[in-house]
Amino acid sequence: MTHSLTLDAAWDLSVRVLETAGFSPAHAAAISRTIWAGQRDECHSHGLYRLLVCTHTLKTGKVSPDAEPVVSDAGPGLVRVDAKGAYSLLAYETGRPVLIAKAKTVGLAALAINHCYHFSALWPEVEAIAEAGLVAMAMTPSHAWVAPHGGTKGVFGTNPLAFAWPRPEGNPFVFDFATSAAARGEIELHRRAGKPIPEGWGLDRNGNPTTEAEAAMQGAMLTFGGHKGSALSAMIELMAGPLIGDFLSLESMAFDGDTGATPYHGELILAFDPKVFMGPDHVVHSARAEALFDAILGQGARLPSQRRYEARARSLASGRVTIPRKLYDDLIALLD
Ligand code: NDP
Ligand code: PYC
Repeated sequence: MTHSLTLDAAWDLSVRVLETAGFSPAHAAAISRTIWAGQRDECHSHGLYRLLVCTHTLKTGKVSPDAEPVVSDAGPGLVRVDAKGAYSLLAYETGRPVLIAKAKTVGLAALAINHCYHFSALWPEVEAIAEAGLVAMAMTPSHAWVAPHGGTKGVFGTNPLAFAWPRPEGNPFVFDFATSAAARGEIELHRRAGKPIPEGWGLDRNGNPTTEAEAAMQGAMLTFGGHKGSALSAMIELMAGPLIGDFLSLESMAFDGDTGATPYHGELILAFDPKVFMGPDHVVHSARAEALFDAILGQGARLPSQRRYEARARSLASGRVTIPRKLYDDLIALLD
């Protein structure tokens, strides 16, 4: 059973759930911008469902509902934002204009977000930077749920990697994926729906392959692409962990102490100005990039984010989104 709601009602529900839980208006709005966009683009594992996770995390006493991010200029190409124990999104929104300005001056700049709780999809972040004409990458650890290739115990987070490339016409080229075979949110949605998970997503507590969502959540998740996903995941641990002076997924998990709260760590976002990198011939080089997209599309393959952009167009045209009825009921119950 499903429940359909207007985009305005989805926004209103998100803000009301977060403010009722105790988040400040600034945090409720920053969190809702990403959750609402996720639902609009039919990214169900990081849409309205995440309100359950945010409100649970607040109840555990872990996340700050109202800390104001503190920005510091760490060099010509580096801006740091200390989230002060709040969710990452207000820190990201606060740091983004500084990141963009630095990248446009230096050519390449980094935004390091520290001490944040992090639940969100990364594509809204890189897409917004690409809309300012820049190439962007973002990455973050999470909790140590994912076994390294050849192992059976969680070491890595589900460690998403997102990339965006601005295009002269239309939406940027964007991809955003967990380096685990599936995001944990996907496994949670399978568990809530009582559905088995595909083979290759997880191992049970004894290290045996499983198609039971709950068993994989208790055991270990698997990386995508075997040793290749494992190596990428390790890179993300290092770049968005020790490099920026923040937690590994193992440390985030230990810090959690079995409360089931959102992971707590840092995030690294990189921005490149193609005009600086490509120099005076940037129009020619941008056209060569377009030839790559044409070659992909020309043989009937699709670009990453095409499904998402199509979902966005559908949602905006109908003015509505649809979520499971049980999720809607669970969210309404949070307004009591
Ligand atoms: P998916 O596997 O659903 O999608 C990964 C990417 O591949 C998307 O850009 C998708 O585009 C693209 N894609 C999918 N199928 C095709 C295809 N056939 N051809 C070309 N491109 C394709 O993502 P995940 O489940 O791995 O991750 C979901 C979300 O979870 C991400 O947004 C991620 O940021 C988030 N996440 C957040 C974490 C955190 O700690 N904050 C941790 C882990 C994940 P499209 O959307 O158009 O299908
Ligand atoms: O879906 O893997 C996930 C995830 C972890 C933290 C936020 N989302």
